[in-house]
Amino acid sequence: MRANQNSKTLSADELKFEELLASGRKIEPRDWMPDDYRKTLIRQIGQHAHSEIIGMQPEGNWITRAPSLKRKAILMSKVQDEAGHGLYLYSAAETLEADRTDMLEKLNNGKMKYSSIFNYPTPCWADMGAIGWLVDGAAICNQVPLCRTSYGPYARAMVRICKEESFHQRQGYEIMLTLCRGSAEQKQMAQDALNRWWWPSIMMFGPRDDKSPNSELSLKWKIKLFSNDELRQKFVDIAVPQANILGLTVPDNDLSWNEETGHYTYGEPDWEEFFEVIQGNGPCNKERVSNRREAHENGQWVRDAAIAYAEKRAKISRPKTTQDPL
Ligand code: FAQ
Repeated sequence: MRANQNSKTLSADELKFEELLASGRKIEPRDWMPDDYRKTLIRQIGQHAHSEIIGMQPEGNWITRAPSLKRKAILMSKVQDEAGHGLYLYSAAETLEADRTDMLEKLNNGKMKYSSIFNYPTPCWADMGAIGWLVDGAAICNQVPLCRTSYGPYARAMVRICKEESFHQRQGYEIMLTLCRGSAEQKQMAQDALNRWWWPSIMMFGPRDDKSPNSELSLKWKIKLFSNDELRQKFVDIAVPQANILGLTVPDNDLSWNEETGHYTYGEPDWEEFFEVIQGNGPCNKERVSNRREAHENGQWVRDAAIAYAEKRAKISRPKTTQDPL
């Protein structure tokens, strides 16, 4: 036993955990960890996994209507990548003894959250550009630091995810660039999409730091390395010059460059809307969850077949004994 900074007496397990954190080495599934550290990770990784698979829907909506075969192939492969990200993340959550079936049930019955951003509609092709540019752009700002998060399996999953997200961001920006270099009508489509996606992307980073109940512990445990507001500022600083290159106007009257801080000052998002969306009352929440439930029910035969196959394989590979004629 030894006392920590707050002079709380630590057990040998707690001491080892704190030493691992302080040294910058990863916490691995074999290591002892506080219950709340495990719970926080399952909550965050689970929500993140759910966001990836629900996030397939707004873009999946455009696969059949992409303007060319090439655009269709690119979009299809992006949406498949999101499914893959979901799989890595569910696997990372399983290393914490979370049960995948249970997590999916909680997604389907609204007991677990997914990102607010995927509850907005995609009425126009330009939305595919805005999602790639802004939503994947915001995801990269949030997720690159997660490659160094304290829990090993989550950090390693994030390395691969971030490589793919950065390709996604570029494909979105390239769609916006093509529209902005096209006809006046196409440029207007791009502007409308920016108007629709700017504020939801700003809100993606979560509530303001003074309204973020989970941040204190997550920062202490190095699950989060930066606060919600720090990451939001980073995103604004990157995205505004990109909008300028496109010749588009960011829909924020309070936006200005602050010479002193070296950052953009930006306006306050509609936090009431944000909390409505995360409570299930956004424009598309019901549709997203109902599609998800339907897909899960339609996939029952795949799960049944996989179980039947696993049982058959187990029987065949069981070693022969005198009691077992197989
Ligand atoms: N949406 O105390 P905090 C992507 C909840 S993946 C919904 O600040 P925390 C890729 C939060 O859960 C996008 N709920 O929480 C892609 C908490 O509720 P709880 C997903 C939100 O965890 C691109 C409450 O508010 N990315 O985009 C949101 O410390 C294109 C209080 O908040 C991740 O999940 C929100 N936006 O910080 C896919 C990244 N924000 O659980 C397809 C990993 C907050 O206590 C197409 N996650 N809430 O009931 C994180 O970094 C963190 O979890 C934050 C929230 C920063 C999202």
